[in-house]
Amino acid sequence: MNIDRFVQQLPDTDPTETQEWLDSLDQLIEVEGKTRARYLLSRMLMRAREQQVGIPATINTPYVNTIPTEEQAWFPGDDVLEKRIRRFIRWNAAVMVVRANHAAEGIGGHLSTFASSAALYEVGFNHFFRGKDDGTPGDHIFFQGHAAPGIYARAFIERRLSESQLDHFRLEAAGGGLSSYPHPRLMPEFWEFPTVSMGLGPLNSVHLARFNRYLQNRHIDDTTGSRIWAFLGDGEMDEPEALAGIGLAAREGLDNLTWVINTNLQRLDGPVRGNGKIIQELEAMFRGAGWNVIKVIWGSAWDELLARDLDGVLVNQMNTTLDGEYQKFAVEDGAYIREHFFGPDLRLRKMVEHLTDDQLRKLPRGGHDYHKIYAAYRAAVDHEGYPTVILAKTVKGWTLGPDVEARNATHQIKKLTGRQLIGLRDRLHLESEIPDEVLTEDQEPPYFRPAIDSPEFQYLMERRRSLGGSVPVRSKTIHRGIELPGAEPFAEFDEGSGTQSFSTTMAFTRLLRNLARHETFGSRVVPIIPDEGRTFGMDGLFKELRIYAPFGQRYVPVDAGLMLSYEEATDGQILEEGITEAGAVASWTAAATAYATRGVPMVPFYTFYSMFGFQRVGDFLWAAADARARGFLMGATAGRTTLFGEGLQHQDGHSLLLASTVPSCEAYDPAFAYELAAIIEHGIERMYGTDGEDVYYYLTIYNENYPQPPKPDGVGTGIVDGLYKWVPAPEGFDRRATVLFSGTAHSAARSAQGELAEHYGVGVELWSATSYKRLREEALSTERWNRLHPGEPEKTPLVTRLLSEANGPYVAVTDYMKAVPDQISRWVPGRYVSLGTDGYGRSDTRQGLREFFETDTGHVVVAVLSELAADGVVDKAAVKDAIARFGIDPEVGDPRTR
Ligand SMILES: Cc1ncc(C[n+]2csc(CCOP(=O)(O)OP(=O)(O)O)c2C)c(N)n1
Ligand SMILES: [Mg+2]
Repeated sequence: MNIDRFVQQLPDTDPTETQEWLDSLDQLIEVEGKTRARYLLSRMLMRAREQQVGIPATINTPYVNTIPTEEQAWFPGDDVLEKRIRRFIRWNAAVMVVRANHAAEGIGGHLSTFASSAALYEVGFNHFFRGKDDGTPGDHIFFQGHAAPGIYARAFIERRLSESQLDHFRLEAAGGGLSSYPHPRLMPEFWEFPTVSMGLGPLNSVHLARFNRYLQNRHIDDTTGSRIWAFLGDGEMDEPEALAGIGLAAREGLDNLTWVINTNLQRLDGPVRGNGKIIQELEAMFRGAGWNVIKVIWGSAWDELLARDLDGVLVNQMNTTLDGEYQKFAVEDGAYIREHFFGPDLRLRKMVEHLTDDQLRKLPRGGHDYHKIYAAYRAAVDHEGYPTVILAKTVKGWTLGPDVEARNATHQIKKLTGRQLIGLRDRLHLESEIPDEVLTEDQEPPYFRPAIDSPEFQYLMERRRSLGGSVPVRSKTIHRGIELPGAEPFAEFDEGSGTQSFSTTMAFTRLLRNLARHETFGSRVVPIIPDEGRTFGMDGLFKELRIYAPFGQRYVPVDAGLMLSYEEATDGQILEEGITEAGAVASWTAAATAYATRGVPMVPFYTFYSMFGFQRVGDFLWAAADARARGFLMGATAGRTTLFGEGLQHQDGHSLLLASTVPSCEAYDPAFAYELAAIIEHGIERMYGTDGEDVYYYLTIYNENYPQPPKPDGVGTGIVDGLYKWVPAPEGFDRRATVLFSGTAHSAARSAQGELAEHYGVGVELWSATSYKRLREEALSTERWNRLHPGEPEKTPLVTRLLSEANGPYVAVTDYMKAVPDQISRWVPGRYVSLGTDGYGRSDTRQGLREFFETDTGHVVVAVLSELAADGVVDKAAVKDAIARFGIDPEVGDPRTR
């Protein structure tokens, strides 16, 4: 709140007294100066707070370290050894990138991100990050993607990675290489959290911290021993997702979460806030949200100067210097710093008279100061009630020499010349480890690994042992196994619903309830909804499963007396996320990877508006696939015409296409409740059975009500394989065709079958195509096998085998784009055409929309006849007749462009 406007609205009950206070302030400023005035006002604010006088919070503190020197925690490590270890790691990280770019020109890699954050990581490795060797899941650490070389370099020193692996940084295709960034998909025993797509790591870390609390509060897993650390970039904070979760983290009191923002003031192209101060800006945002904020701006060498800053000129200079200027000071020599930072004010200049230019140049940033970082981490870990963010000021490319440090191009530099390498070697004081004779232009710069019996190695390993072993390690050790639910919860759907009409969404809600009620399996089910429960008819679950609220429900809900009240509880099972698809999918990812991060398999069902799934949070879903997520994504209100009335921004006709781009996503478009049940039953078995596979499931569910048919006999594995014969053609017709339907398009297919038999003497067989993606992928592998095995008996793709049992031509109809069924075109044994909903959605009735998109009965009939005519089986007149019979205007524009 703007304080001026706040004050203006209050009555001044004693103007004379007010004036006296104001006069004394004026006098104070005049006589003792602004610094003293600031001090006294701060003390007054403190006292006001102590006396419970509520006043709007101040959102910024001066540009100095939050923790005063005298309150700094004692550093328990061995300074000398830790510094040496850090130098070895710095060296290897740089050499690894340089060698990679010699081996393969342009292969990339980054030097300067880790160079700026080495101390931030090393304090963590030596003193804080807990490993898993003691049988616990340890800490969960999100490493900044571009710092990966430094993390590999440490693992190399720990002897977890070999020299050959380092030499295969970014050369992964032949196996045994190291991935560019943290990718569990590529290094499943090493990396846990994909972070390199900026902004995803921050939000995922918040929701993981929250999910750990959820597991705790629901008595499923003791998560108190695990801290979530997220190392993030200052540039990264501009991503909208990055700060999206900070309110939640504070609101839910996630003091198990620590963010370390490497504020090196730079991003890729240039300064993050050249004309401002990113640390101050972030401080305000985090304090406003309710976080504990610790600024680590200045290294210890500044302590003495700040202690002498009695009249506040130094702090004032710190406060008013822009980031762009700080970046310049980082590249300039001591004389320039003396002139431009300390120079303008005589009192300042005098303050540093005793320091040489070289000493001035070396006055370090806080983020490179071991002791300051340790104190900040200690304070963060000890802080109760709220999450902590550490804003650690660093220099991008630190120690890499004047051509790299703080240069605008630093992010992209991946090579060092011989001279630069010698400079780095000298800077790191590694003359005896890396002598001149091995640093010649005709050989690769060597790695350095201290011997097993060296004090450095012994120290480093002892530190890790005492903290529970090396990190990062991704583990698949199951600590609390899961019992599968058996066939029971699914069985009722095979019966069909008789004459009663209901939708696949209603069927899903029922199934979800069955699963959640299951005696042993039930507690592992995690229903997740982003404020759409009522839309999907899931509000019935609110009371039964209750909504997770870490501090319980502290009010009487307005609907308390009703059957379906909005019930919240500390051990509530539903994650009701509010309107944040990104947050919801981050929760889903946390749950879907709990089998690995916690060793506790959880079965999340995230139900969302299908339109706001893959297209809205596609990158999160891609990262989840990288993280080897296992779980269910339920795309509700699916279809371009089934969700009628809602129009262009709601009607989803393409999520299945987007889902088809994720290799480990199984995408299904079931038409009937028994299909839905069969797919979920199979999915649970596949993901959570003995050899759990790292796939996840995407299923569309619709809101159109119709009698759910019983499961036909002899379907076999067809539902999960992606295609099966649903009903044979009516008897007695020579002219035959086959219609493939998915989802709600079954209704057009079924009525077209009747029309074609009755009016055109065509017997149509109906097949349900539950997953074109699956059919396509099977066909692609078969095709590939045939290509690579010439001379061996050819294999036939499943889809071809299946459809050869039917009679062509084939017409596919879907409530999704034509490109979805087109995925199998190449393998259909006959003429094939697809009807789908290409174009923008719009508001109308279902029937109106299906006419518009040309997926209704009439268009299926016309398509079948047209294909039969092309085959010469029926006359063209029949097609014309059908066009007229169904009142189709052949001249109306294509819905794709209307
Ligand atoms: C979503 C996304 N957009 C763009 C990039 C490309 N990119 C990689 S690093 C980087 C700059 C990172 O700056 P910062 O977050 O400040 O990290 P630093 O390396 O400075 O520590 C950019 C733009 C990316 N990885 N992800
Ligand atoms: Mg940066």
